[in-house]
Amino acid sequence: MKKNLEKIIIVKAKELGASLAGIARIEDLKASKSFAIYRKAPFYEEYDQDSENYFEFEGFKWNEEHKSVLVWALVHPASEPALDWWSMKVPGFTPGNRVMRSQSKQLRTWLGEELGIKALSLPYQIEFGGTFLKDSAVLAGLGVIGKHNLLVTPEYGTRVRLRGIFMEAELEPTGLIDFDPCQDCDMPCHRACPREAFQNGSFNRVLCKQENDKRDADVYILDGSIMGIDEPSEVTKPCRFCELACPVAQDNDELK
Ligand code: B12
Ligand code: SF4
Ligand code: SF4
Repeated sequence: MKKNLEKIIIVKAKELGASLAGIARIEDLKASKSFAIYRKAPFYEEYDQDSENYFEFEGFKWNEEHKSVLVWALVHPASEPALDWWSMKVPGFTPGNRVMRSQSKQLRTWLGEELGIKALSLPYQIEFGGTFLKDSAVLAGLGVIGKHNLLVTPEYGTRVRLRGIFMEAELEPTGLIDFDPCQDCDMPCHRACPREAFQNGSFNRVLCKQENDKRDADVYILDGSIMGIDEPSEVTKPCRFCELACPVAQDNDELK
């Protein structure tokens, strides 16, 4: 196997447009917090809590040959809110996901053709065989989990979206990092929440979901040019208040 493979892969991910990229071990990911919690309280009904496999949904099972996960971030500046908006007519459902899906395909092909590494582009949704991208990102050293329950990175704060690829190669992890942005912060992220989802001090998924379900019902008809497609479509706008309130890296011009 080539030397500095991890570095070569990360450089390629950035060449293809990733704002940040890193690598984690799947063994470590299986031991991460989300797995333990999800097993007890899955978000999606399709999850099989009794399965012996760590992760098995109807028709989806983790392949034991996958040893490492490549995880990368795409910056979502406040000035480009449409990156996060959902439309059934947009491939990948949001303009941001559309870009990341394309990056994923290019990376997977390159891994196979140039490095001989078999890889799997992960879907966004856990129930379709995806994985916990925030945990992957922490283990790969992209950032840490903030008090708003989201990834915070030194370079872009929390204004990033994530994507991952499983690889059939034992690679060296690129994390963890020593970074503690929440320590002296007075938590504007908690105060910004319209549902008071942090009223007990930590993230309450039910309250957050209530807000996002309401937003799912508030449909806007928007011109195709806004969503990067040829025709108007029905669009919904998920909540970002806690994310946008986080002051980390706000002086980075790429975020404005
Ligand atoms: C289902 C889902 C939702 C659901 C349920 C959320 C939930 N957290 O349970 C709903 C619809 C409510 C939701 C809301 C939002 N989501 Co969401 N969501 C997802 C999805 C598809 C799966 C997340 C999941 O089920 N996690 C399982 C549960 C158990 O874990 P968790 O609560 O998320 O958090 C765990 C970690 O933080 C971990 N953890 C904590 N400390 C530590 C320390 C270490 C060392 C490690 C390893 C782990 C770890 O333990 C926590 C459990 O306590 C992911 C995409 C993906 N495939 O990962 C996106 C994702 C997490 N969402 C994202 C975003 C941006 C949002 C929203 C801002 C809405 C929006 N504009 O898109 C809000 C934010 C809510 C919040 N404050 O957390 C981004 C996060 C990006 C980032 N910077 O972190 C993701 C990664 C999608 C993406 N496009 O990149 N989401
Ligand atoms: S606003 Fe402050 S407490 Fe909240 S995630 Fe950002 S740094 Fe942490
Ligand atoms: S996404 Fe909105 S509703 Fe959910 S926790 Fe953040 S601010 Fe609250």
